[in-house]
Amino acid sequence: MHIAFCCTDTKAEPWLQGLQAALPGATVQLWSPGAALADYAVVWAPPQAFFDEQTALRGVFNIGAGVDALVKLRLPDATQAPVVRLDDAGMSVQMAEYVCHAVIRHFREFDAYEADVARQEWSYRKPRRRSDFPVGIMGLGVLGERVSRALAQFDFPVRGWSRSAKTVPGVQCFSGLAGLNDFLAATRVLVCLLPLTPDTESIMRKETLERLLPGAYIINVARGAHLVDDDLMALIDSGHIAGATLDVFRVEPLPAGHPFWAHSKITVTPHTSARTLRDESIAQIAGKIQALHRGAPIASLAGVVDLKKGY
Ligand code: NDP
Ligand code: OXD
Repeated sequence: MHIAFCCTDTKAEPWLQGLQAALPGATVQLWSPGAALADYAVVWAPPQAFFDEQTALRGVFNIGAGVDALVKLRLPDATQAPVVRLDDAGMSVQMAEYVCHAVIRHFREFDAYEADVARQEWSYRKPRRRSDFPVGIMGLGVLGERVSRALAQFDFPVRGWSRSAKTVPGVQCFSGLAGLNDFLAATRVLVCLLPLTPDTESIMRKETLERLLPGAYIINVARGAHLVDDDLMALIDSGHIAGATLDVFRVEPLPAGHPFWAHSKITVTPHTSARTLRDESIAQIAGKIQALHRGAPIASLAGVVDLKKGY
């Protein structure tokens, strides 16, 4: 079995060693133009040339949850070579930590306390009511569902929005475009955990953000292109939105001088809310390659991407 590794922005050597250790019978190689045909590919944002040359693939494994960079490419026929995304692999607990931290920091006004303490000022703020801070999660998939459960543990009212109808214990669920307005109308903290597709691009724009409860707070941990930057800034200026925690941006790294960097009401982190964990990811991918190689049906694998839906 031959495996080609082609991942931009990724240190290849530890992945190559890890994949080789997990699949001792295989030949695992870093792809370069003109390389031999492989049976399986392990990729992150590969160039089109990779798929143009690799015409014998039987599976494409993405070392992330989001496949927005991948589905823009001309891919092999998915019935011969399914595209498989990471299915949690240690990401959902990180995402739950990150989002709970951001929600609690905002709700408990820890930034204001920090400023008081910097002035050596001992002062209390009036406790806020959780019922005034319903958290709405857009995307109730692998990550959104885990985040919704974690927030419910802190007794926040939790609402969720997905494409198909869902039932998640402790979460008020909405679905489809028909459910979007009702979902937004009673949401105070909006968390984006949608995949980036033509349907979800710029979903957080003036018209949708204005529908949120006054004093809303935005947490974007999905993709930068879900948010219209200028609309967020204008709604913060108008007072309708209290602030935002942003982990993802239209251009990454966030360019020097971008207004988000220094905005007092915006917290920026460098696309780090849920990192790809190498050991967990290698174990998951190696297991799926072995299953496919033994002839397991594609449908039996978790995380197979539906290329029509784009996620
Ligand atoms: P999933 O595919 O498991 O879940 C996606 C969810 O979004 C599903 O509930 C789906 O609905 C819903 N959805 C998709 N399209 C629409 C739509 N048009 N309208 C309403 N709901 C929609 O993805 P994950 O939870 O694993 O990951 C979500 C995203 O998080 C990734 O695509 C990636 O972009 C981002 N991510 C960011 C990371 C970071 O470090 N910042 C790390 C990892 C991921 P349904 O259930 O009906 O299909
Ligand atoms: C992912 C990411 O999609 O890290 O996995 O953003």
